[in-house]
Amino acid sequence: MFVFEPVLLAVLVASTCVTAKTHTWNFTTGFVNANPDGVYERDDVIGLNGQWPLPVLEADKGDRIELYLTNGFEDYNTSLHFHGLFQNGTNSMDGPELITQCPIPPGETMLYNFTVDQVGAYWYHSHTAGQYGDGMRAAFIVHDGSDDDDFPYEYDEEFTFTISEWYHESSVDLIPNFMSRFNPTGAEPIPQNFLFNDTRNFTWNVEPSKTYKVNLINVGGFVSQYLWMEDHTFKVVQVDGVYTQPNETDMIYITVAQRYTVLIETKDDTSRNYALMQRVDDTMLDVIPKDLELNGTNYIVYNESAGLPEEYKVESLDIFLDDFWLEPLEAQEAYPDPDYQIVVDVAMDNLDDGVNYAFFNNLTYVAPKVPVLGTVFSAGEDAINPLVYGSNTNSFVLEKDEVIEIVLNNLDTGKHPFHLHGHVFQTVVRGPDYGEESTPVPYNASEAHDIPENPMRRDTVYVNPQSYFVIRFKADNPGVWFFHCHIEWHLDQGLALVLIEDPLSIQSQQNLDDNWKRMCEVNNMPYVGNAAANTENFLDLTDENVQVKNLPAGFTARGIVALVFSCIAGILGCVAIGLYGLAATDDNPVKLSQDLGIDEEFIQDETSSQLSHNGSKDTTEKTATELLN
Ligand SMILES: *[C@@H]1O[C@H](CO)[C@@H](O)[C@H](O)[C@H]1NC(C)=O
Ligand SMILES: *[C@@H]1O[C@H](CO)[C@@H](O)[C@H](O)[C@H]1NC(C)=O
Ligand SMILES: *[C@@H]1O[C@H](CO)[C@@H](O)[C@H](O)[C@H]1NC(C)=O
Ligand SMILES: *[C@@H]1O[C@H](CO)[C@@H](O)[C@H](O)[C@H]1NC(C)=O
Ligand SMILES: *[C@@H]1O[C@H](CO)[C@@H](O)[C@H](O)[C@H]1NC(C)=O
Ligand SMILES: *[C@@H]1O[C@H](CO)[C@@H](O)[C@H](O)[C@H]1NC(C)=O
Ligand SMILES: *[C@@H]1O[C@H](CO)[C@@H](O)[C@H](O)[C@H]1NC(C)=O
Ligand SMILES: *[C@@H]1O[C@H](CO)[C@@H](O)[C@H](O)[C@H]1NC(C)=O
Ligand SMILES: *[C@@H]1O[C@H](CO)[C@@H](O)[C@H](O)[C@H]1NC(C)=O
Ligand SMILES: *[C@@H]1O[C@H](CO)[C@@H](O)[C@H](O)[C@H]1NC(C)=O
Ligand SMILES: *[C@@H]1O[C@H](CO)[C@@H](O)[C@H](O)[C@H]1NC(C)=O
Ligand SMILES: [Cu+2]
Repeated sequence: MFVFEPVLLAVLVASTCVTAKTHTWNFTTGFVNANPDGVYERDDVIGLNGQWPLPVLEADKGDRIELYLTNGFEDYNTSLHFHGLFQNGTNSMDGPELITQCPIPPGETMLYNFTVDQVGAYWYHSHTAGQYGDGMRAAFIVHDGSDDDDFPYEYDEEFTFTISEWYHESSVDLIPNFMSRFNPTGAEPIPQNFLFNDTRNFTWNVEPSKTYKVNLINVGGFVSQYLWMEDHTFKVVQVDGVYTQPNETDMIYITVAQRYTVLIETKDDTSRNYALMQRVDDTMLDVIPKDLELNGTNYIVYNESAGLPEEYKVESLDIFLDDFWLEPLEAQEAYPDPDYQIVVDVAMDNLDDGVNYAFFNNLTYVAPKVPVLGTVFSAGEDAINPLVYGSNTNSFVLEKDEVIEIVLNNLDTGKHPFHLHGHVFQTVVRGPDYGEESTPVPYNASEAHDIPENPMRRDTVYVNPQSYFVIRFKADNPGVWFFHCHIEWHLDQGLALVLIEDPLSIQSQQNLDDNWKRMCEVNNMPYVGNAAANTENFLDLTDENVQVKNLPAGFTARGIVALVFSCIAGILGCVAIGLYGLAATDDNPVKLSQDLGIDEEFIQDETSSQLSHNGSKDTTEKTATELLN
């Protein structure tokens, strides 16, 4: 139960009772046929109530959501996350399995019951395996009020458009092929297409002389995209639910999970139509198949008889609006002195099973045996001891109202969009792109950094290759919050950490209801105990889940590649090579590498560039391991 001050309670009653509604949505997951790119029909796209695309959910600030999600799959678990919503007081409704809940097993129904106290463009998606890449995602729009009259800018009509990549294969097949010793460099599967509002060649019918409010949401699980228009501009007014001072730009760069709300003014002349372009950030793709269309042309149509425009090309993609230039409308100074700093180094490497994993400070996230929130509720006073959450979950305990700074050093040559559940954070510093050539440059606090006076606040921010970012937020939302790369492949590789924020307040102000507990019970999964499900001694982690052993020193990804491909070369006897647990099974590595769109030559190159990371570390860092000691 929440303990409100009487005055605050009165204000809440006054401001929400007038219009607050309850939205009851009953959804059952299931596979449907769909052909969004017009090239290939899949019969395993994930729909709700037999429909795909999924409905755009809409609510007003203050409304209650009661969403019943029934798992209609025969063999798969599921879950639902409401991306960007703070779930203040309702942490158990946040969605990520084994963080705040047990997965919903087949045939079961979970009630997601919470109120929304934010406005803006959000989205909802499965937080189980790669299900949202199979279509289990859509927009969730929260308005200011039924007439949206608190929206600080004038507009005539609102539209919501999603963008994403699209695969022809299901995540059920893609994930095991990706997380395989036959893919030792961790080359991500290459999408077959890029969608705009779940289709290609999308047509947006507009009227002249109007101002449209458009919510742009990247609901993909991998690549960022550039958006630009022929002879029209985007005026950015809201990002990840935070109103901004308007900033006009010709191009937007939007990573997966980010949202930009823009105002687009249409022309007064209806004699012709214009192109609305999208282009994938191809630096994020390991290989670019010749037939992959990196550009997509969509149409702003004023006049249906006027014919469709050609692709509209730009000279440079470097003209996009940098989100560090934006300023929230409601100014908030950069928090000056963080109370607690978390420094994490991001790296990708192989473990003893030959699979490529992702690490924060040498630890790849491995789910605990008990959902972290279940441990919070059962650990009593031990809930403030990070040890109870396990040694392989990258868990950090935050104290009430502390200012937290996360310094993230990216030792990898890729860009990564990181998302924090339960908060928006101030984007304080982002280092430049150090490309592939140099060694990684970690954040150095003693150097001069241009800290914005009123830094942008958002819930997803990207880090540049071999570079760093610094973000800050106040621990004012008791709950267990996942912080992870929103590239689904990298989450599968373990690029995640867990923030346990003010656990004693979670215990005193929130609760786990019977429906929540049932999801664990029917799974035969404990929801009390420490990460090892020990209920007697919370400091005893015997039999906790841990990562695969490290590769023996000197054994490199290149060695694995050489081994795998020497097997392909036809040495039949290689089946007998039990070296480092890499014996071939009946999998066919040639087929796997083809499925993943990689070839041997490429892997060799990629491997040598990965091996050039020397993993330089700052010895003053507070590592997860030190914290546990
Ligand atoms: C939604 O599901 C709940 C629980 O299964 C049920 O009580 C309710 O009647 C359903 N509502 C609608 C509109 O189908
Ligand atoms: C989109 O347009 C391209 C080029 O005009 C065409 O080849 C393709 O079939 C179209 N796709 C769909 C889904 O309409
Ligand atoms: C965009 O996609 C959503 C979800 O399918 C749909 O509800 C909406 O009508 C589409 N917008 C337009 C303008 O077609
Ligand atoms: C569903 O989740 C339970 C509990 O984590 C797990 O034991 C089971 O293997 C999962 N089922 C599938 C099909 O992944
Ligand atoms: C949803 O939560 C509210 C507040 O706790 C409660 O009053 C309501 O009964 C819940 N709804 C359902 C269907 O359980
Ligand atoms: C629409 O385009 C057609 C063909 O170019 C043109 O003849 C017509 O005048 C246009 N209509 C309007 C309302 O601009
Ligand atoms: C894709 O768009 C870029 C930027 O406008 C342009 O330089 C490039 O030529 C386009 N590629 C194709 C194949 O159309
Ligand atoms: C708008 O963007 C420009 C760069 O195009 C930047 O210099 C400026 O600070 C931004 N202004 C605001 C108010 O966000
Ligand atoms: C990661 O492991 C390397 C090599 O064992 C070690 O040098 C480094 O200090 C570790 N980094 C952290 C942050 O623990
Ligand atoms: C960090 O920056 C300071 C000031 O420029 C410099 O003296 C120091 O050597 C730097 N530290 C590292 C590890 O590069
Ligand atoms: C959560 O609610 C508390 C109490 O109303 C408030 O102080 C805090 O700012 C809220 N946190 C977020 C992230 O909204
Ligand atoms: Cu990533």
